[in-house]
Amino acid sequence: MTATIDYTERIPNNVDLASDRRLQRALEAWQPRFLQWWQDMGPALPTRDVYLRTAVSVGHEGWAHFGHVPLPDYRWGIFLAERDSDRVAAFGAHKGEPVWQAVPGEHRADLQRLIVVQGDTEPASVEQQRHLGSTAPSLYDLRNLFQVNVEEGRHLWAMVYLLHAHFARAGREEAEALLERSSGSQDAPRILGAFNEPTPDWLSFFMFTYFTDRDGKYQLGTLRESAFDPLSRTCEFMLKEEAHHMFVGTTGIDRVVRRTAQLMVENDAEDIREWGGIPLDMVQRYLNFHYSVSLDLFGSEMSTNVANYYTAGLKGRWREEQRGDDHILADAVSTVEVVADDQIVEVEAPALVALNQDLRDEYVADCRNGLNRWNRILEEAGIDIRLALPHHGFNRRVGAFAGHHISPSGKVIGAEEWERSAPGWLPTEEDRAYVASLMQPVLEPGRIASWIAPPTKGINGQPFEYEYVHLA
Ligand code: BYC
Ligand code: FE
Ligand code: FE
Repeated sequence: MTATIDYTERIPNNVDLASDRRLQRALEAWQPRFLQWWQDMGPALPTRDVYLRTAVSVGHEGWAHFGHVPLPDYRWGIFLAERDSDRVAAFGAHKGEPVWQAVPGEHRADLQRLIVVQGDTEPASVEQQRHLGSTAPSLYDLRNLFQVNVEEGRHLWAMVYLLHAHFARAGREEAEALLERSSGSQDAPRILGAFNEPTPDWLSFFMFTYFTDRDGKYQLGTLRESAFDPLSRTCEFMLKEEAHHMFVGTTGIDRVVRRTAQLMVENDAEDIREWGGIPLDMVQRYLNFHYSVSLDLFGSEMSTNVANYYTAGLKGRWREEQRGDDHILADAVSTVEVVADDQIVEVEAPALVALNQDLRDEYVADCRNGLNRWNRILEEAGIDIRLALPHHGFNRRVGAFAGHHISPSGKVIGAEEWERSAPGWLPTEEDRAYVASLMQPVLEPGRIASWIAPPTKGINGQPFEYEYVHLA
């Protein structure tokens, strides 16, 4: 294994695929199926080529190369971070033991399940974003969309490699199934809720890359801790790519807020629809939706699954090694929230079963950074309205709050009050129709749609006016 990636191979890789003919043949048989899926379910807008970043090395410096590439020719490959031969398990019952290069029999089913769930989200997001190209607000944004799409495609490759290399026939079958389920399908939907929601417009896309890709960051962060070393190294490298997806979401919402603020000030109005901007209350409702749907991705606050994953060494905590405890947690207690008698109350629970909440709390703290940024933009524009994260119990379908109605401020409310108030809290049909009406493509170099500010800088030192995408 070297840091450098071999691009002379049919499947670029740094795992010395050529030395395992059986595995190589199996993956080469999967490759045309992937390309067919990309054709059928990937970006629908015809393009000649796109200014893309391709990984050239997994090392710390200079890992990316930029150039115009026809999308179907993107070199999807298998890249694992470098192996640390001294690595030991950092947590759980196997703490201190050398990490595993092969799957232990007793953890086979659980590991396969985790890899399949992770793998399922990657193509799902590409499917959700399939039609966005035809309404891009600029060529710069179009390029970022496609960059995210090809990298999510590569993340699918990452999980398929693990399935093929370590789970024999069952793994190969799961790899097939990853191309058979599809986002929003009635018969064979994607596994997790958020990945069956449509992403019909660019405001949703930026919210998705801010809130939902960020769940990816945190889940990958826990799998990077795994004692199954190939999974750990795979996730380590995926996290590098993930940083760009966060950037797209963060700066995308920055630019929406900046444009909205500008139109509010120029016209001295809150409702800026007649000037083609997105009013702040609408931005807040989209935010409420995407945040709450993304919180569901953390599973239940009390989960025996997560306790088992942790003790078995399969899935750790965010930044496990920086935690100042015994990393076993057999006797540790924690508190989780439950809804009892129309009140949210804290109850004690074994720390192990509360680990989903532990991760969710890390995620929520990270989400606040975005809110602070966007509120600073409003403040600097002299506007007093502020965006806020709703309470984590708001609009939940999974966990302790599912089946209850919780207001954005965290009050347990009745069904009637919920019905009455929901149009102020979640995107309405009218909101969605208005946002859809703004989604007119602006695909001439250097131009930008009315509802969003231009970026402060281009990609890889190129100017905003650069021809990031050549349309077909
Ligand atoms: N929707 O004990 P529970 C990303 C199921 S995003 C539907 O509460 P657990 C990306 C659960 O599977 C990161 N079902 O939770 C982002 C279980 O079913 P079984 C994706 C759900 O198991 C953007 C049952 O309910 N990676 O990479 O502790 C673009 C009870 O579960 C949902 C991962 O998620 C839901 N929301 O935790 C592209 C990492 N939530 O087993 C990519 C791998 C729960 O009883 N997955 N269920 O049939 C996991 O670690 C865990 O499976 C979960 C759930 C965190 C998802
Ligand atoms: Fe991903
Ligand atoms: Fe992502």
